[in-house]
Amino acid sequence: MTTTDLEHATSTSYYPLPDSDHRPPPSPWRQRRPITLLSGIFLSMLLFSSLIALIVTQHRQQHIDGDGTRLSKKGFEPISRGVSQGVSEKTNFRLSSSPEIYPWTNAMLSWQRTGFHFQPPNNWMNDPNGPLYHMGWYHLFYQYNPDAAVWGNITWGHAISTDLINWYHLPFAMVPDQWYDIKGVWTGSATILPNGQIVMIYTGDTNEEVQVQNLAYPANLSDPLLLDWVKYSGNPVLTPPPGIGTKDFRDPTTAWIGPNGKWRVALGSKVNKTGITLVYETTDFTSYELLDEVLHAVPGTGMWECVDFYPVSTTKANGLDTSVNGPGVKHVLKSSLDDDKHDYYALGTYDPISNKWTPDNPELDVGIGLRVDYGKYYASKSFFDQNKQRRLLWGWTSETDSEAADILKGWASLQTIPREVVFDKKTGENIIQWPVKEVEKLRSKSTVYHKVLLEPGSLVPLDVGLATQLDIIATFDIDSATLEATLEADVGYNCTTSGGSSSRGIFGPFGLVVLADESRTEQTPVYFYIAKGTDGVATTYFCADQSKSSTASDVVKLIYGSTVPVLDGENFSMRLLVDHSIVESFGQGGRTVITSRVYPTKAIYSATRVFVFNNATGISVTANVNVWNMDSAKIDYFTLGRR
Ligand code: DQQ
Repeated sequence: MTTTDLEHATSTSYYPLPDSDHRPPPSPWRQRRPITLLSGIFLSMLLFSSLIALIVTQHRQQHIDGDGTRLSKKGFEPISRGVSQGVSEKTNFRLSSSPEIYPWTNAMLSWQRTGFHFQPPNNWMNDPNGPLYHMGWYHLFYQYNPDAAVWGNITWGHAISTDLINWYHLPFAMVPDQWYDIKGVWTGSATILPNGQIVMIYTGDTNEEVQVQNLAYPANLSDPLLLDWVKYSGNPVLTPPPGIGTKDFRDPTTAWIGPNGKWRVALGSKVNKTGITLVYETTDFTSYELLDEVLHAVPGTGMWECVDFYPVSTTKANGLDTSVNGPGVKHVLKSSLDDDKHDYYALGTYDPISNKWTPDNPELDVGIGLRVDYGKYYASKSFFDQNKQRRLLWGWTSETDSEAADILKGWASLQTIPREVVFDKKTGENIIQWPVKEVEKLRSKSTVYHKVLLEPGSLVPLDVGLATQLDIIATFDIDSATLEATLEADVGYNCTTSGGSSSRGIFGPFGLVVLADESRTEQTPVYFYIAKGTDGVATTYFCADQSKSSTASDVVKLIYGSTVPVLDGENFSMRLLVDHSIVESFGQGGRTVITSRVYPTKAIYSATRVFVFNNATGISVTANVNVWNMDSAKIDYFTLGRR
């Protein structure tokens, strides 16, 4: 440990009190019994309807205080969620200046629910947990509040799918019912051992609000649904070590095998302002030894949540299982920064002997360089899909509307469409993320536009029918002679601060406008913008502008984006997955990705339009666009009869 922060680490340790002293009395409603599955589901639905009725009644009275959110005629006062328990803020405080509550109608709120993104039937969801493939089923576990559309009482939701797109909801995998996780069954990861055993290590928030790591495993490995999970009787298996705060110790990774044949598990933490990754070794997942050296540390980045650590092949197209290393392999280290709520990653080399990961480019180290996604995206987690030999990535996208609106609509948060992750062999400097192939099964009608000439200042409507669920691929060719002949253009451009899609430069913006109404009082443009310095170097930006996405006042409307590498001979390409209140945008084949959450009030249902545009002043653009209307995914409860 070399940094100043690490040198000044405090030396405290947490010793849990004996199990028996702290076990809460059994609470029958928390105990899930498989035999009561259907009645449980029925009861949940009944409870859900009652909750909605209650919320609506309270809203009519213009006063809600059930979950701490106070509504009045004038505005709302959100309260902090998560921080006092020692996790990142789960309330959207960008709206804390108490704007007027927009008079959302039921039609508007209903429209926001997605057609092909994974969401639970109701209530709050956050991080994806322990994704895995087992006996023909993909399993997704997720942080879930069974009681409300705000963070709290965190339980593991569970859903299964054969194709990552159509899902069945299963009963909760784990509920907070032990002293070591009574305040929340928090984030964790799955490891599949060579003998097929599945090991789940997750963070529990104890009765004393201390973060500990716990072991759970399937009760019956031959059950493809993995319905029942056993919490190890010796939990917790890890408590915060000396020098680590009791609220700075969470989110274990999938384990990998070290050179001595022992398993290694990484965890995020911090020492003062230095974000760090601790690594433990184990042979049996019940007892662990903390390695002397941290895997990596970056001063100034604060607490690292949801660390992800995995290999990518620099030579092959397939994904790699987590323990693979050697020639032709780089390692991705990803951290979710508690301080700014963004997922950052860097490519580097992992030396298993020293247990050190070194970034390829220290200037683009974890937390100060590349982001997994430049929009609303956090707490992502990857897994190796042994079924199709690929590495898949899940990510949580929260709401950018008000908590009050979430309570009204009865749900909050989505998971992005799972993305396949590979190393970008062409640039050698970034990963590529691309929606799983299976999502293309939902494509229905295709509308193709060939060689649409977009003179400076053009806007062309695309007549695609209902434009609320779309998969769009667009490529743009520009007049490269003009680009070469121009000496300087928009040096220092910045997606967020340079005026968005309405600010015109010589070489941008040009791209797509989605979720717009006919007159574009509401619109979400996604676009490229090229800047060029006197050194002759052109830099391309890929941006999404939410500033006019909704006329509602109680919505955060930022402009997101970053640079995207465009190599010699490549045209400009983007793919957008549009699904009601979410737009996932993939620039240059997935080198730069932006997830937007938007809440139009007019550009909804059949009033939604899509356009292609060129707002550059100095260049014409030729666009080729393929738009597919997307069917809805089937997301349903699983009934035991289907087994
Ligand atoms: N969410 C979990 C924590 C994690 C945080 C709690 C990240 O384990 O650090 O819901 O969103």
